[in-house]
Amino acid sequence: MVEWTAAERAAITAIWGKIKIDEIGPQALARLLIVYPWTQRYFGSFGNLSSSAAILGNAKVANHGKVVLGGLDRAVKNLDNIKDSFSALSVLHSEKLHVDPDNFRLLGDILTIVLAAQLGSFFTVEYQATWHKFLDVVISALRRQYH
Ligand code: HEG
Repeated sequence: MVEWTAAERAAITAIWGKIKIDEIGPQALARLLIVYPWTQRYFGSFGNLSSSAAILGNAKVANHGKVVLGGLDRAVKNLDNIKDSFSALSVLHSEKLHVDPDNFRLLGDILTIVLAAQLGSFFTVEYQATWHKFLDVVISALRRQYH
């Protein structure tokens, strides 16, 4: 079981409080699809992904970015039980969507870059360290049903 210090809990609450899901989610997913184009293979039903402009203007991409961040919101609200709260999502990504789990790390890194750009000096190195731990826990919960 993951242990969180009071400072780590406070950092996650502070960072999450600054995140606008409706902005960061769409930006992060669009960047994932542009920077790592092979990730587009999972979104064949999302319509036009033929260029950066198409991806950035794609309403389905934007909406799904919000859905993904909604998943992270659940993790923030269940810090002491991320593993169980993500078990159905893990099954979905492995058994139904067949998402290569390496892509979780890529999305996490992209999200960190988008956050750093938005938050500037607020995103201190201490905050980044805690944010990284948070993403690690989320990613390992998502990978759990792949075994
Ligand atoms: Mg996933 C669906 C969360 C990474 C591809 N993803 C979903 C859903 C959530 C979610 C909450 C909706 C589940 C439902 O409808 O019940 N995804 C989520 C998180 C993360 C992640 C929290 C990582 C932090 N997803 C991820 C990655 C890919 C991917 C890296 C592919 C590169 N997700 C994916 C697809 C769907 C979901 C293809 C179904 C989309 C649809 O058809 O609407």
